[in-house]
Amino acid sequence: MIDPNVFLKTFIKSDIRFFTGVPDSLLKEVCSCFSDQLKDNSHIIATNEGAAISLGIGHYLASSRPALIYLQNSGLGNIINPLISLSHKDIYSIPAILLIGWRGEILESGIQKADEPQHRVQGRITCEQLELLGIKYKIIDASTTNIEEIINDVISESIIESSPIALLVRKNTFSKYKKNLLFQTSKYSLREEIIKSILINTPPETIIVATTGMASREVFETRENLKQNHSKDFLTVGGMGHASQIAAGIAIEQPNRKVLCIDGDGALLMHTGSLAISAGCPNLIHILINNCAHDSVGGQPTKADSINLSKLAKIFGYKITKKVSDINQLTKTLKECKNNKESTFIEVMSSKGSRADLGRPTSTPLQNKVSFMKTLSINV
Ligand SMILES: Cc1ncc(C[n+]2csc(CCOP(=O)(O)OP(=O)(O)O)c2C)c(N)n1
Repeated sequence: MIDPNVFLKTFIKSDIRFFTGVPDSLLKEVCSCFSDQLKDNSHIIATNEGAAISLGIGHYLASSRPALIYLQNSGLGNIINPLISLSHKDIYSIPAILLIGWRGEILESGIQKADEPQHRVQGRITCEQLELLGIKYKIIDASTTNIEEIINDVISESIIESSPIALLVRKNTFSKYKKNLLFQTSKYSLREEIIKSILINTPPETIIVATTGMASREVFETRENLKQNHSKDFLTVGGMGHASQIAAGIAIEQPNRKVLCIDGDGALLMHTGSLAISAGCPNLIHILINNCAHDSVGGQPTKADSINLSKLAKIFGYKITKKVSDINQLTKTLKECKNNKESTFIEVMSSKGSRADLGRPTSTPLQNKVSFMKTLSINV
C-alpha cells in the first residue's frame, strides 16, 4: 500500500505547493494527510471539481507550478468544461496533476469490481473518457512499489507537455493515515435521527427527494425500519448537488403536491446557484442537514461552518427560512410547515457520523424509478 506521508512528501519535494479537490472515499487517507500537514492556503477543499480545476489554473498562472487536483471519477463530469475549454493543450495549455479515485474500477482481468449502481457506468468509461480528453494517465494500486518515481515522472511530463495528467487510483491503494482528525463529535443529532424525524413528522403523501451519500441510504433504511414503503422516495444516488433541482422539477410540474428535499451542505455548496430556482416553488420544503462536512466520504470539512446558509436561502428567495439545532425544534417546525403554501428552507444542524452497519438500498434505481413514477401518476 502507498503511505500517504510518502505520497505527499514526494509532491512537496518536487515543489508542488497547491492541493485542491473534492473528497472521495477512496482518497480518504491521503485527504486526511493533506488536511493535517498542509497550511490553509496550500490545501483548499473546493466546492466542486470544476472549481478545483479553475483554482489550479489560477495557481499555475500566478506561480508557474502545476497544482494537484483530487476528485472521485464521478466528478469527471464537473471538470470537463474547464479542462476542455481552458486547460487543454490547444487552448491555454495548463499543466496539472489529477488524482482520481476510480469507483467502479475495471480490474486487470477486465471484470468490473462490484460497486454501487451509480458508479458502474462511470467506472466503465473512466479510462476512455480520459483518453478522449487527451489526458495521459497512470493507474496506481496497493501493489505499486515505485510511487516516488511515478510521481516524479507525471510531474515532469505534465510540465514538459504543459498539460493535465492523471493518476487513477484503485480501491485500497493508500494505507491508513496515522491520525484521523476529521471525526470530532458535536452536540447535534446524527443525520439518521434527523431523517427518521422527517419521515415520521411529514404527512405520508409527501414526496421525498434525498441527496447523494449516506442520506439516501438512511432514508431507505429508515423506511424499512418503520415498515413504510419506498414509493414516495427518490434517491439521488449519484449526481451530487442536483437533488434540489430534481425536487423543484417535480414541484413545478405537480404544484398540488408537497415535495421535500433532504440535502447536505457539501451538495448544496456544489451547485448553490440552483437555490434561486427551488426558492420559487411554493410547494417545496428544502431541508438542509448541515454537519459542515462531506460526512459520507470521510468527514472532510466544507465551508458551511463559515456561512449562514439559512440566511443565504432567504437571500435566494425562499419565503420561509428556519435554522434549528435539535430534533424537538425540527419536529415543531415540520408541524408548523404542514399547511404552508410558500417555499420553505429549514437548516438542521447535525453531527458527523453514521452507523457502521448501515445497509444499502436493496432495490435497483430502475425499480425505484418505476414505483416513484407510479406514485406521481396518482392525482392529488
Ligand atoms: C460529483 C461528485 N463528486 C464527489 C462525490 C463523492 N461524494 C459522495 S457523497 C459526498 C459528500 C456529500 O457531502 P454532504 O452533501 O455534506 O452530505 P453528507 O455526506 O455530509 O451527509 C461526496 C463528496 C460524488 N458522489 N459526486
